[in-house]
Amino acid sequence: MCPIYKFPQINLYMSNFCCNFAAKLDNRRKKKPDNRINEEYNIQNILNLITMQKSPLQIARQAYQPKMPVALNGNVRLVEGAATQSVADQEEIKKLFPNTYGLPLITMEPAPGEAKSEAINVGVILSGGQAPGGHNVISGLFDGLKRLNPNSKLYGFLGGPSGLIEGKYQELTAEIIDEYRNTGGFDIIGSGRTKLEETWQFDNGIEICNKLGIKAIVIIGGDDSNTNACVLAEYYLQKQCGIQVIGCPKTIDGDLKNEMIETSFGFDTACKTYAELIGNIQRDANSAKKYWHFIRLMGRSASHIALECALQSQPNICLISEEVEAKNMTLNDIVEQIVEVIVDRSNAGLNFGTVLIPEGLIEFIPAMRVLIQELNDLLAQNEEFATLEGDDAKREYVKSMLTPASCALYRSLPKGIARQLTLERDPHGNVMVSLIETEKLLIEMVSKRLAQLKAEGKYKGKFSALNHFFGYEGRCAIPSNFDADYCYSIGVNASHLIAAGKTGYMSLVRNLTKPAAEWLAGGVPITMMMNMEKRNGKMKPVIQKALVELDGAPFKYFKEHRAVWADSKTSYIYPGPIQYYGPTEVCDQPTITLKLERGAM
Ligand code: FBP
Repeated sequence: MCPIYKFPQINLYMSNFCCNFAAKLDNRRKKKPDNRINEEYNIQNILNLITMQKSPLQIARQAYQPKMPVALNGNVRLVEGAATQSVADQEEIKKLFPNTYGLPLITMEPAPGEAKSEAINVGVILSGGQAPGGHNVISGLFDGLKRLNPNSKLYGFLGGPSGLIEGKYQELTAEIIDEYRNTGGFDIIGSGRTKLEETWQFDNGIEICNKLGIKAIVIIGGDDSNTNACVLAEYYLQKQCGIQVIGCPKTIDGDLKNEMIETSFGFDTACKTYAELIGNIQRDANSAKKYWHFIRLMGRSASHIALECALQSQPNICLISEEVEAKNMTLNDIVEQIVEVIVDRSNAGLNFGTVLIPEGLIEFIPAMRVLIQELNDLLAQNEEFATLEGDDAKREYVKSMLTPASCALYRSLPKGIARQLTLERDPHGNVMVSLIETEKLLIEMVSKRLAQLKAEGKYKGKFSALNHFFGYEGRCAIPSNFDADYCYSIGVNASHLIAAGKTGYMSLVRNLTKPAAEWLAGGVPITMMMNMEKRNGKMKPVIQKALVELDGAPFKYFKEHRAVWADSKTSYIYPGPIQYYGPTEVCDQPTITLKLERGAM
């Protein structure tokens, strides 16, 4: 059946739509005020639904029913534990969050009877980079709210936190939700990186929530967005405006985890997607036997993605930024480390291999970090720099402003990389590491060093390298069963936290190395995960970011095995694509990182 017939209301809508569309576009061109934005977004969304053609897998996934913890299947009882405290800086955090500090941990337990609540209107926001499973958090939230009371409504704020501030929203109906079940991406309502941190923004939020009768906001985001969720919760409690705020742990980077949050959603799918590609490349390398592949992997500062991909695919080399920093390594040290493996393999007749490079590597090389910090300070709101025309003028300006040591390092870099270091900063003032082509930098430096060794008669091999960057292709993949189940459970669980009147909590689902039915659900006070850190020169309360722990089980396992993986014997693993159907040991496995961390392997 043609998808359009499934939506009779769309047919009706279409006739009006066709007449009005040209006028609406015209208005947009004339930059009329944005008061039609919600209507137009509806139109765009409905158009998307109509024009969406689907692969057989998309159709099959739409019908997939995510697995859930037993406790969330029916009515629940919230059991409160002891009062909590923040991981550090207790006095400061308590002072900043007088209303949300010290809240108890919550566990959901099955309860007799039917799950019921008053009708509640809820607003949901997707914040930051895409992560597979975001749509399932929203569908779980929607189903949870409707099951508690069919008259409850879910509104999506459009384009990230700015949707709340600017009052851009769309009601999410069953038809819309059904189209997005178990799909990747954040396109249901869009995402954005606007920071929610100023009181005028919070007050705008109150206005739109009052207009729509919204009693709770769910923020699906990473560490910064969840920190902001807590600031918002605290502000709304102080104002006694009756709006609750609940956070959900999202990011492919895997750096939002701690004693309570076992993993952020999206990490599982992204790593499995990259690991498949790395495995395919390794198979090609092992077949053609002529290329070294330098593969940079997304993940921002932390090296969790690179490490997990290494555990899944066993490459010849995987750099771990946190180790580079701990060993105070220079760029040249890293090059030497790679060259050593290349020469050894070449001596065994193997002029091919794979090198995994975490996206944030460059920031963890101590001297580079100093250079980047100087550039961050120099470029922050620097109007003079912005007016300079041409790369050469910008390069000369930067050189004239840096300290001698940083200037020398800057000059030693290939021009292209040096330019990438001065590109626009993100809203937090940080360099956008996803734009820095470290893999090309390393290829160039390794190549030069090998040429030197060849001239000295110490290397006889042939070095031919290819560069890759795996980032965006993993961020919106169809969520693995793990992420589909985990996210849906997070969403349903959030609906129970809301119904119980909770605020300042993150929706918590744990025990993730066990089958989904045995997962535990609850809530963790966001203040419990906070400490004070310097941001933009000021001490701020933030959720601690989790970097790779060098004494943690995943890194230790990697360290024990990497010499063998680098060795002349080829130890590659070819993980293959994510499997959605089939035996549970193929389809429902969590990441190796999670299993090692939880002592489950
Ligand atoms: P979040 O931290 O918002 O989850 O973003 C993850 C991420 O994919 C990083 O791994 C990457 O460095 C960054 O987003 C890229 O940002 P952008 O989407 O703005 O290019």
